[in-house]
Amino acid sequence: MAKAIKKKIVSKKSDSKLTVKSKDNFGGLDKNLLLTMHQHMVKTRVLEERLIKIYRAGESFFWIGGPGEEAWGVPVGMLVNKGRGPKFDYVHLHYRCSPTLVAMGVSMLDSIRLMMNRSTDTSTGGRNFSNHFSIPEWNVAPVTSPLEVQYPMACGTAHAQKRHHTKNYKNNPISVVTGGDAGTAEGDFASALILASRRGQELPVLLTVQNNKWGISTSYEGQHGENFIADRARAFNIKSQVINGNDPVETYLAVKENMDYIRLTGKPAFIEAMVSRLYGHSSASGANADPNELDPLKTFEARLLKAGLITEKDSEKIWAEFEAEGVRATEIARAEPQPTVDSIWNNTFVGSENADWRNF
Ligand SMILES: Cc1ncc(C[n+]2csc(CCOP(=O)(O)OP(=O)(O)O)c2C)c(N)n1
Repeated sequence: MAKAIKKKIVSKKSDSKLTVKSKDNFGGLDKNLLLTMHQHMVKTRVLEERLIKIYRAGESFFWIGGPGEEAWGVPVGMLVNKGRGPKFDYVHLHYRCSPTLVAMGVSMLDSIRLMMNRSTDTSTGGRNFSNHFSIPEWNVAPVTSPLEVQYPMACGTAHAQKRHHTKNYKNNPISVVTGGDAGTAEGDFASALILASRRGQELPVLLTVQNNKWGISTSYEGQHGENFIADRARAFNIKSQVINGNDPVETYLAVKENMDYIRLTGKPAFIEAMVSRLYGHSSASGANADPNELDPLKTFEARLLKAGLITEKDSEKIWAEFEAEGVRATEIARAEPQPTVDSIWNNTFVGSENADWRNF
């Protein structure tokens, strides 16, 4: 497999800009960190491709997810300070969040249970879409289907966290929020820019947008007067930048630098990450592989191979092991029941017997 990947990367013009610089020092990042990053990326991809297979086999109603956003989401998940309550980071994700959550420790089985609507799904009891996670013990707020509501919510948790901030302390907690480019047309996005940036009341929040240049079937061009979405944050004096979210090294360095800044200053920062969308919008648009999109995982893997940090044999083993894990997890979930009527009010604000959200 790796041989084929290498061949494709070398022969594809559009990939060459990003890949395989000779003497690639990977931004000075440690080898173990790079290999961990690669493994999380492979695990996410194998998981997402399994979810698509589950959908195609008629074993699930709907798929939406994050293939193409691994180089962005994995570094984010690795850098989050994970825990429960305002002394830890809060994470407000959208439905392409699998890379971040895999890096934070979500298992394939967790994800497949959610996708197959099993009662064992710890996020929603089997009652929501794929990748609509909710993990109170890690401050992962419920992923919502309505676009953009996560942005003002992130300002809310950042507001609570600010009370726990120590002046000039480099490990203060922050809130992190992700979302797509088209969703920024919603008023909630504009509200978040205001809430985060009021002079003297700035909030410790990392606002991010993953720009894949599509809102379902509407292309980015023609929908935006601004040159970059990041320019809108600049208008509010928010530290802001555009990065190549298809490069995990660039992403890791930028996210770390911005998180460090927010923890220390208590002020917001904004990142617009340019990313790929490898399987279209969702199962609603067919979930077919899009050959015109750059594959950030194959690109990164080619760099690691070229630099001698992994061998083709290592790579094949990693892919095969995750593939086997995905098959096992599917078999486990397949044997489990779907929710019954009596659990209809669980995990809701009304009438919940085990209202875990109260401590959220
Ligand atoms: C408030 C709201 N309006 C419309 C929709 C329907 N919808 C779901 S996904 C989507 C496209 C979102 O595109 P973008 O924000 O760029 O994120 P992407 O899916 O490309 O990652 C739309 C319009 C919705 N879920 N919520």
